[in-house]
Amino acid sequence: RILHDYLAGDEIIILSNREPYIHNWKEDRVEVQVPASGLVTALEPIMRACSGVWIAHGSGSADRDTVDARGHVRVPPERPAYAIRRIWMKAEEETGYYYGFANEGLWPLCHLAHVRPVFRSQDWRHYKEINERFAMAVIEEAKTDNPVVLVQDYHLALAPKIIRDHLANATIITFWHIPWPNSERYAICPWHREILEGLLGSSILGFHTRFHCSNFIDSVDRLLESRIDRDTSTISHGGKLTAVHHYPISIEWPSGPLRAHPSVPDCRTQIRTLHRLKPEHRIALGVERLDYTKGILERFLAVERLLELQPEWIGRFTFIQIAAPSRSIIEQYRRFSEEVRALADRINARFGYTGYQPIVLLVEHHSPADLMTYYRGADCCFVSSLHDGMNLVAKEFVAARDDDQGVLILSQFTGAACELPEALIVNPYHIDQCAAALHLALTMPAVEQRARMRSMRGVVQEFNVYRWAGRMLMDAARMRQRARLIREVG
Ligand code: GDG
Repeated sequence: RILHDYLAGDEIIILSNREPYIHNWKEDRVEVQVPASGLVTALEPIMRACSGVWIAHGSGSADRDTVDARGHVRVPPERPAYAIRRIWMKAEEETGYYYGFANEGLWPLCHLAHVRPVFRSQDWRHYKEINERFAMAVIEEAKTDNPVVLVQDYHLALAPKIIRDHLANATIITFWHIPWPNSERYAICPWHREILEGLLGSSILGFHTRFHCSNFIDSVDRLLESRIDRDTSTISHGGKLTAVHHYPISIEWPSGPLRAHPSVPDCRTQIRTLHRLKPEHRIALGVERLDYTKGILERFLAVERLLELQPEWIGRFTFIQIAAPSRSIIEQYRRFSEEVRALADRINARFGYTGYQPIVLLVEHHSPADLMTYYRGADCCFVSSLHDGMNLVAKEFVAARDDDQGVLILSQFTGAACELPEALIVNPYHIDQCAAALHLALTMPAVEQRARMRSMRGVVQEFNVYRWAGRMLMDAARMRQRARLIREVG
């Protein structure tokens, strides 16, 4: 509706590191993979409707074999509606730009998880070059001088300014999917000024929470010559205006994988059968990429504390941790993975016995349908991030529970905690409090579970991912209308 009413006919270009369709060789044929990503879910319908261009890193083994001379491939494969323009990079460029600057530098800089950011000049050089490559692709692709450009995440902080320098009338909406730290911490980055200037090329800069918006504004205030209007959350720098707003991201509603999924009782049985547990066995669940920001160690320590304090749970309760391997090229991630395995082993050795393991650690990628079965079959989902921009797992669990049962334990340091106060909100550093929350979750009466779950489901249903994208596009459309009026009326 928004597209139709406000942006009809406007040109839309998306920029993200990850592509919405990945082509891979499987023996002698090409297989198309759709990455499990909230971002893709939110933005794909927009691209289907407006047939724009999505610019992304070509990362699949068959990506080069499926594009035309301009690096384009038409998607979705079954009904082509728009083009992906693939950006190529050499292995050393990917190492510097993606693993190095973005994931060893910016990621730990923006998350308070006590991991030291690493900043190398070589990585920064690659980051600048790749951002330039993405931005130049926008300029090549643009058919008009005022496209709507949607820039996604911390991999592309410099692109907005480069695009703005070439397309002064473009409406650039940048969304930063991770937290923004306070200004003192942010100043650790040796290239803090360039990153801020890059982002201020945007017309709209979005974060998940008000708090991250105000950290960003404080950083600009402290580190850059600019004029700030805190009432309207607008920054003026170098004669250009950037509106800094919060747009909490969410998930699809109704949930795609939920369509035609087995019932909750069937899912409960499936999981218990798979893990050789009795029908009445209680299960709590953790789901994430194996990342040090997600509080997996703290969660295991809470399980250990629960079994110490309430030994009646030994043999009757299991914590299942799904941990999808992530960024394992980076040493810090490899070390973290070893720590997680070692802690699970220690706790299992302490409280387990033949036929019983208190912690089941599954370090592997699961299909969206399998995740849905776990969300529906568990008694509790435990999200204990040390710091998280939003956290979609919390919302996916809530969306999966159309039986209105199940308890969500949620870290106070996630963006999601602002929207879901009916969860059991915990401080993941407070292990005793987390253990008590687990006990409370496992003993919560059905009636209380229902009241809490219904309320959370109402929020996730209303503030779904289409609302996230819609609000940003609506703000962009208003800006464009205003600019048109000014041009026409003078
Ligand atoms: C960043 C921000 C923000 C996990 N394991 C598997 C799998 N997943 C899916 C989950 C969920 C997604 O990955 C993880 O999203 P999160 O939001 O929880 O966390 P990040 O990956 O760190 O995302 C975060 C988000 O961006 C969006 O703005 O919320 O704060 O850090 O959808 O279901 N999916 C599949 N197999 C797995 O094994 N298929």
